[in-house]
Amino acid sequence: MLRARDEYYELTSPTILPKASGFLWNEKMMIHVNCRGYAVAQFMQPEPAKYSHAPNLEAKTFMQPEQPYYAHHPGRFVFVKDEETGELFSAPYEPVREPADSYAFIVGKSTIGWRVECKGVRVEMSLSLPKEEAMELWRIKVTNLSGKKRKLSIYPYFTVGYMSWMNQSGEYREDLQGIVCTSITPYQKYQDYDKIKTYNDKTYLLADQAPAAWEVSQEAFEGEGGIMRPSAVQEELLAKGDSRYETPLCALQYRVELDANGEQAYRFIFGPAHNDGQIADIRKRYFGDADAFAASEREYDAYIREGRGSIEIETPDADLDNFVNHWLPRQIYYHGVTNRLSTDPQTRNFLQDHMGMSYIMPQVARKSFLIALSQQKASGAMPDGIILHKDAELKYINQVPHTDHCVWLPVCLSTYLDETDDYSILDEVVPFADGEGEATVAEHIDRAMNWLLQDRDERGLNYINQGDWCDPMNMVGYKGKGVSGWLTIATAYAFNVWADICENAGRAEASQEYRQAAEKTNETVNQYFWDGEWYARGITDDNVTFGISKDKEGRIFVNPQGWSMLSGAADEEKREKLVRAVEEQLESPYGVEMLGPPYTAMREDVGRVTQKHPGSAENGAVYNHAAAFYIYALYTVGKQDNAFRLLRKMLPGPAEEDIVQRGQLPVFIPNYYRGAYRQFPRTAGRSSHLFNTGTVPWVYRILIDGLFGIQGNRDGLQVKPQLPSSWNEAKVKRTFRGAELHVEIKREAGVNATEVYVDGTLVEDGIIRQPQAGKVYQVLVKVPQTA
Ligand code: CEZ
Repeated sequence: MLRARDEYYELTSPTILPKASGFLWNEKMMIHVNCRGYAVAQFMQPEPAKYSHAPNLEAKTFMQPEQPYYAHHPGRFVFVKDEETGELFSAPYEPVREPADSYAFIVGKSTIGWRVECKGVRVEMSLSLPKEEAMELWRIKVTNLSGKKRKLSIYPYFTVGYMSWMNQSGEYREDLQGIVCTSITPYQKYQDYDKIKTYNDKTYLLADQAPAAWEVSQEAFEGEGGIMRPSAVQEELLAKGDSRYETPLCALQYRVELDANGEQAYRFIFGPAHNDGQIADIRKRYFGDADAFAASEREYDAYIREGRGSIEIETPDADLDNFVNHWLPRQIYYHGVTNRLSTDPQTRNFLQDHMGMSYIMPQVARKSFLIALSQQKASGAMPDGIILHKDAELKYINQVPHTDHCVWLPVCLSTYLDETDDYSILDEVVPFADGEGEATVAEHIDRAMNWLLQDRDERGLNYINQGDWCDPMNMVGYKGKGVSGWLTIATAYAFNVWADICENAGRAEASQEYRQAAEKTNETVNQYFWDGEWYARGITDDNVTFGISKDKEGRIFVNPQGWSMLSGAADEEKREKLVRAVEEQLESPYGVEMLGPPYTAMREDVGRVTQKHPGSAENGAVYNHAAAFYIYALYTVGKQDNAFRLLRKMLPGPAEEDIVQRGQLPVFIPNYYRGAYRQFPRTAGRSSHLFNTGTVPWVYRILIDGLFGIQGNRDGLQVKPQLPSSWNEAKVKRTFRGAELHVEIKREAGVNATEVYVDGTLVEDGIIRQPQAGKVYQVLVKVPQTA
């Protein structure tokens, strides 16, 4: 069913995991493709836009989880008709749904494709992107396997869909050897005209070979046969029709006679454009020169490869190795270069995405932290979103005030510092957003910490306003009184992290102040939020504590538990209790759920999180971002077996039934798997298929700071692995500050505490001091055997 081939995953059925998917992106666009040929593509102009639309008016929103597919969902297909028998099938599977003799959906890092054999014909399709332009580069190859001559009609089909209620049309253009569809993005205010007149409102399909015929009207193509057996395809030739304020389509027809084993290959370019001149230019650049198309594919592959991570692992778990070596850094890189296709990413997302970039392209992370800080107010408050384009504005959730953004500054910066030791960033001078002067990064973060200190009630608890990390927890504190347990705990953690950074930077006094603030905060946390077996989630505007044992729903939330281990609020005894409570109440076969039991009805003093479907998203899904915080926290207190067990559940597999239940290929970590395992086991585990998630940088930290224990500090690299007890050895190739370290970890009899040898010599405290850029080190780590 599923084969891992080094840098590829191959799925051999279009029906077992019907939503299995992969995604590609470049500097301008993103495309999410599923195994049956459906696709969602978006490009930036500068806001995300489409060139291949749904069949009806689509809502404009950010990328959402669990989006349905349906017969007229945008897709890329190839219909194949035997001209002698009239037999029809389509590749990769939709829309005809003819069972194939053999099928492979092949997801790679820089290509996504299929190899499908049906009725004696093999169709190979593959998609790549150029590095910089918004367009799809397609190769389609048809091979005759039937051992005799065949007469075939091949119909590439690219959905254009409902472009606009104001104006949409399309026609075949001999001069361009392709189809050009034209539209006007709908608007009403004349002030918007200046913006929309620059949009890329055309969708084109360019072909490297002249077709025999074409159809540009969706309705004419389908006729009475419908999309599964289009009437136009039953005719000898497509009607060469156009579209005049009719839903456009890009369908071409090629007629070929193939000898036994004969084959025919085609190339296509599909994408958005502003005008015909641009399309003609694209044709010239990509098809004019014999190698240009392939060169562009190679360039894209090289671009994706630039996003390598800083570890390569070899462990007893081959599937984990595959994910960590190939797919995890890729997903982090995707976040870091696209900012989730948003011109105003949520501040916490932006900071965490660039925390991830610290491992991949630290210079990009550095620049991003400075951008974020330049949008901070002189009061220390961080905005809800970071504006990345001069025309961008705060949209959607960023119009709802959240109180947690400052917390992420020291937390995310600490990873950058661990990785690079670039403490000079603290001395960079950055302006404040409200024109009130400028200050060093260190001072900016001091002000952020002070903002958190003052945005508190008389008890010393942090206000939640209309949300903290949890976006939809919007009604706990909108009246101005409600407080967040998690945020108060997270604030204590942020103070400690910042105290460490200050100490490392030689600011002893400041460091001590923040440490005291953390300690005091932790005491307050224990006074107001400890419920006996775990920590509460918050206290509402009406002074009702929630997330506690007497709640029937939303009795326990994972975030306060994990972060209380990070902040130090929980002592040994409390840790034992809360870890047990999480295990008993929140752990499922698919990971740790975010809260439980899930809410089944609106709680007006908590908010819309309680209105989400039980077990979906923040209402008790295995919300991987929250799970990652918890796992990270477990490593910081030495609970490595518990941590590893939960970490492993973030990936589908290896058991086949687990992969089927999740419905997803292990090529990304989704933002959630359905929870409510105790209430709705049938749907529990199901992937959201949303690959935008703050989870991935935390998983990298889990691996580097926790599992393999190869974290940077001011002295160099601290080696302190925490292998699960079921592993006897592991190898990691770690790139660090320009050096390359080959680390071999082994359990050995007679070893009582971790011993670290660098090129044969035992090193003190397990710290490899100042490894030199350009050098290669052999590191042997001996760890005690398990009992
Ligand atoms: O968004 C994420 C946010 O991007 O939800 C997280 C939050 O920490 C991230 O910053 C937890 O709330 O508004 C909603 O109800 C949604 O839940 C979205 O905001 C959610 C999306 O699913 C996107 O990933």
